[in-house]
Amino acid sequence: MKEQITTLLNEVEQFATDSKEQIEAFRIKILGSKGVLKDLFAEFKNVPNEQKKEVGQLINELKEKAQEKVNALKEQLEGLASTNANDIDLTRTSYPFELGSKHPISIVRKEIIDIFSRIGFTVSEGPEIEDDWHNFTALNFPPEHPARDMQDTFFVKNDGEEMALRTHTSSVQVRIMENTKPPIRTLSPGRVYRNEAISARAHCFFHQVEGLYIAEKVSFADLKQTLMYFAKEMFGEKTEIRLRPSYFPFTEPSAEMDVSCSVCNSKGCNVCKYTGYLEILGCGMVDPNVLENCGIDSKKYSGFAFGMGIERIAMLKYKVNDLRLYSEGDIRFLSQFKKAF
Ligand code: 2NL
Repeated sequence: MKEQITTLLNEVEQFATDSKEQIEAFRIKILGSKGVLKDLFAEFKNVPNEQKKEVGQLINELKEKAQEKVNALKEQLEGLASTNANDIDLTRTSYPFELGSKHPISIVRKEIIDIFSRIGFTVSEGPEIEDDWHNFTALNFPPEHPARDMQDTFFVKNDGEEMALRTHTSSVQVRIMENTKPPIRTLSPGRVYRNEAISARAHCFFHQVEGLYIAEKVSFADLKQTLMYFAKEMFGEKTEIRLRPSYFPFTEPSAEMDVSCSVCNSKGCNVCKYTGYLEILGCGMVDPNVLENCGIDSKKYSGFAFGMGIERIAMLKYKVNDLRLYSEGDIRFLSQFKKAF
């Protein structure tokens, strides 16, 4: 029996594993309720009395050593597990991370704002649902003007009061003029609405940036120079501008501005429809009636204003041929603007 125990002691001492299952099997084999120790204790009563002390000590030693071994192996295993968790390889290539992209309208709006903010223009925002005064009357629209018609403008009722979805962001500038003493130099970017059937060339909403400059002795020359600076910054140093007389209820005189076609160097192509020029904005000197409507003394102050459609400029810049693409959210269209991030 002594020999048997000594062999077992050796076995316990030699035993090594990093498998949880094998540790457990080992524990059951030696220390379990049907294990080796149980048998040894059972046989103990047959040991002659003079050997009882020695054999008893050996059995106890075996029990202790086996228990120690099991504990030590378990601890080692836990240590291994926790080192694995911290063992992150920082040099490994990460999974490709799909970034979103900026919308072309956002890219162009930011470009326009950046150009004008370099010459002192601030940004103003206002409500998309407007009252008649801020969208039409203050801006010198006569009562029978067609823009006031249901066919051109969306109207909504608010507590019985008829409101319009703004048709231009000039309404924001009316609010600024009502609340600010000149000089005023501000841009109003934003979404505007028109009651139009949706097609490649028309939409019921689009985006505008309008600009307004009011101070003493502001002249048409200031307007022209400011817009020339803008055109060269936006479309390149070689760009030339052309102003054609036009009409808006809120400006007098009014003009439309064209820029030389950079696709064909004004030689004529299908982008500029063989005219050499592209129309990009409307502008003019703020009508004195508008200044007075907003509480600004038209004898002391004068100003210019302009407005442009962001979709149109983005169409020229990115060769977009259908307005609907801007609002359909088609990932094949949107993902083409990734590099601009
Ligand atoms: C266009 C033309 C224009 C303005 C907008 C304006 C604003 C105030 C007073 C006078 Cl508060 N004018 N804005 C002036 C001329 C043209 O927009 O084609 N927009 C897309």
